[in-house]
Amino acid sequence: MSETNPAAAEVAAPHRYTAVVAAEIEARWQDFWDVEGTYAAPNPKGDLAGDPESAAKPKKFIMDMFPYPSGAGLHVGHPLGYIATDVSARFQRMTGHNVLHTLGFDAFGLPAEQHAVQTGEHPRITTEAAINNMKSQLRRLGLGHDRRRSFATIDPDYYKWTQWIFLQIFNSWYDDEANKARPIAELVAQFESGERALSGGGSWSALSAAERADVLGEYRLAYASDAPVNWCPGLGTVLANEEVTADGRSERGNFPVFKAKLRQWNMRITAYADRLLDDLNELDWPEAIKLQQRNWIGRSEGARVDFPIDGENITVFTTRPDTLFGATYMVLAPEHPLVDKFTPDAWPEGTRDVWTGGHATPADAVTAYRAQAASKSDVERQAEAKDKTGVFIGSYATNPVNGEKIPVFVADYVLMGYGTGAIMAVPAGDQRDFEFARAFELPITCIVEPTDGRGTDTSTWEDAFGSYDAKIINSSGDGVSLDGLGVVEAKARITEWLARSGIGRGTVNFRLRDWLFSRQRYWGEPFPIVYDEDGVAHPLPESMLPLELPEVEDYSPRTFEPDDADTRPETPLSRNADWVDVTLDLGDGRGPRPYRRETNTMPNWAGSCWYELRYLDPHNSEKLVDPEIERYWMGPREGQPHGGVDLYVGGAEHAVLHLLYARFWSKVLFDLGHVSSAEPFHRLFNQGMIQAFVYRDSRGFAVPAAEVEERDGAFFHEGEKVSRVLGKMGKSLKNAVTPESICVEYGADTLRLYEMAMGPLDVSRPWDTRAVVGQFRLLQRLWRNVVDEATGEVTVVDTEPGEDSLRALHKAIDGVRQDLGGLRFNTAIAKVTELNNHLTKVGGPVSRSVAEALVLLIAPLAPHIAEELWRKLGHADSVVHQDFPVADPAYVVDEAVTCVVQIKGKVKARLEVSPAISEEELEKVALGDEKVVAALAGAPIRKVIVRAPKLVNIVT
Ligand code: ANZ
Repeated sequence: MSETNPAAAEVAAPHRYTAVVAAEIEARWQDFWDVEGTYAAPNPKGDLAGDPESAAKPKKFIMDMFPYPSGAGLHVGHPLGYIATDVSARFQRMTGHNVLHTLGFDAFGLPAEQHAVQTGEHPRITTEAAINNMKSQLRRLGLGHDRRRSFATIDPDYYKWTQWIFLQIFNSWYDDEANKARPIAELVAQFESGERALSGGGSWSALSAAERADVLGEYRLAYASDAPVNWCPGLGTVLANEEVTADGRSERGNFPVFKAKLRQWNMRITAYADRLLDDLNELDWPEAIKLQQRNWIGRSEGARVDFPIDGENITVFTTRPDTLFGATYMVLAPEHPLVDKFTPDAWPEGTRDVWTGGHATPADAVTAYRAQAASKSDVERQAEAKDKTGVFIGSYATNPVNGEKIPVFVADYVLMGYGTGAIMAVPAGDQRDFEFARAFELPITCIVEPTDGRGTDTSTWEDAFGSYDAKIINSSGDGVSLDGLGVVEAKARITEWLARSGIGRGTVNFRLRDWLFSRQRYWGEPFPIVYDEDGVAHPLPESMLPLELPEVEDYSPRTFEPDDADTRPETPLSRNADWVDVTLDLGDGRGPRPYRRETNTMPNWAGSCWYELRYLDPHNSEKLVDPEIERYWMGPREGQPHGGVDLYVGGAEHAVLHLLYARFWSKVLFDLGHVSSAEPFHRLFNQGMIQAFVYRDSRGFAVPAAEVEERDGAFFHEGEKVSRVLGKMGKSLKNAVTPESICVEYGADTLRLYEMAMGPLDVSRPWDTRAVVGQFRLLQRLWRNVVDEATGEVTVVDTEPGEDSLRALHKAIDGVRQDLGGLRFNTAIAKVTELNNHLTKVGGPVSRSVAEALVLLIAPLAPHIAEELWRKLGHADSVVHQDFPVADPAYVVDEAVTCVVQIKGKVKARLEVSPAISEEELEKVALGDEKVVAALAGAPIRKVIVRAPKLVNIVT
């Protein structure tokens, strides 16, 4: 008889735990929780305030990266993280914490908009349908969310505050001296009083409104600028650097991306580069993610050095000023503004043929080369394997350390967006420069003594030589000599000399760019910005928020031939004259005036930059968040100097986009005094992926995984042999398993247990539907240890458990407690299983105290069955807020074992120690033992070999 066949089971054991029983129990308790508000976390004040006792408990704010509500719904891979945070939240509730755990929806985004473009259906309709579908899928899993706190980023009540934060950022500037953001009004006051001079001279009062706006635009943390941006004609929109793939295409849609100069909104995230780096140190994040952020911010220390040319200077950024004597040519990015100025009419004498690209004049050569470079992405331009290209611009600059005339080139391997867009080229030390010098027959001057035996004759070299351990040579000039120094000292000496001579200065350069913040899209937050007749941008007053999206007929941005770089964006909002052209009184004393609205929308990252704050105080219509409530849930505390969410679980793919943007917004809000937490997420945990087998037929097409049969280790679909590889789970690969199907077959508690038992949370694991039944059997045995399958009566007895059972119980309590606290859910389940099996093996009725503890142990993992058994055991209240069992140490330690201590191989002492003793502890105990101390008699110890718990060997 199959345990999972409910009809058969009912006959023999009408009260067995079956899928039908599970379904009934689960639905009933889910309703109970909703009605009782079991997961409502009280705030210290406001509309969500609860009993003061709960709010006085220590808090835990446990959060998932909220989902994008996809129309496709969830497969079993999606809820892995949601189940994990739910188990953790339940455990924290049972260990005396007030736990905030909820889930919202990140609901602006391209898929709904693309659907709208194709069908004409408003994206809100499809998005809300997807949200509702997802909510019911998630409810079925028994997730303990405080539903009062849920929202979607498309709710006008929510995006009102996204727009409000945009205005805060727009209305502030970064004060480098105070090292924080300040209100822009304080900068205006400095200009007005003359405390701060205008960079172009003159007085503030003499400037026109448009001129003032331009000056302030140089400071605002959100500003519009005509900058080269990533324009993607195929999508009809511009993209952030983070959205462009390594081969220069759009991450979404895989279209070519071009550099184009467009007026766009930007966020001055670069002002925070140092703080974004420094504050990483105190965050409890995976090192790999921290490293990705550090690399993305890319701090390099170096120097700016001026190379004189025709009475002016070309300034370069170098991380290796110590190599100045080896600089034998210079390169400007093709877009560098000085290129035209130093491109003469004719090639100077001595120009080599290879330098001209075959062109009659330098101008022709430069023009042709620029056109070629413009069609490439930054990444393509920097690709290491690629042949170096470039042309001589027809002028020479002077190397300031030795007075040598060196030719100036344009070449696409130098990027305008990094450093100064100009480099000194040191072919002996830099591989790109080396390849270029070989291709263009330029001198390669050896400036360090190679340590790999290749010698100083660079004509024999096959590549550049770089080593921080080598000694500098051939580097003496009039004012300074670096010869004989190591790289580090040489850098310091030359930087100091450059500064003293007024030729250069030490600087720090960042790879991080400002964040391109506008998109040519419909389905995003409108900017709360209008332009007056002079084109000056004005913020809408707070009273006009939210600025809601207008109804439109056509949701599509205009898209173009993907390869047509000369096209320009046309936004969906711009086609709606009655929304765009408005007469408003902005309350600035100028009265009603005509304005034109900004017709870009915010990128879909905006809504996720601050959503943790909305969870705290979700209905506040007066403030972003009440300060006292924010401080309670997010504020700094011991071990969390910048505050933040206590646990944030999500995929590792968000290392630099969402996680960097959200940190930046937190810091601005912190600087402006709106929040007490300077970091959004104190602890970050990346869950692994649930993978699934993909079966492909001989043509390589995926076949439905559910229809594949296994015979003798081979796989067949409709009689045809198919191949099997591990891949992603999803509809397109025909291997998606829905949570509903598992819930129907076994119940949500089994699904939860299976997902948590599959392996360590941060490791990817293959889904195996056939293995799910193992967890179902665990729950059946648990049930059977408490309930008589024939009568449905509770079988526990009030007698004390035996010594054996007490030991098994307290060891389990001790281990499960530690494992749940450490997010080691798989090992926690193993320990519960062990205890349950022990009770089954002992046989007979289980003692009430053991049964109750067992139910509490499994409650965070399998909450429905735990509630049911808890009720059957005679408790009227929910299991959710019970105290988690605490182990009695007397039963946790095993009886002692004997450890032998040897000195030079001879037994000198025997110690009684715990079998669980650590090697360090055992070494300490052994060395402190009286007999051992006496036997050593002060002889110096050479080595201690510890084999815990049985042997310590001391070598003197
Ligand atoms: C001379 C030199 C000698 C350099 C040497 C390197 C090694 P990171 O570490 O990434 O900051 N560089 C500067 N601006 C550039 C630009 N706009 N496009 C392409 N390359 C640029 O790299 C800084 C180094 O990259 C700089 O130091 C410069 O080359 C180059 F043995 O200057 B170096």
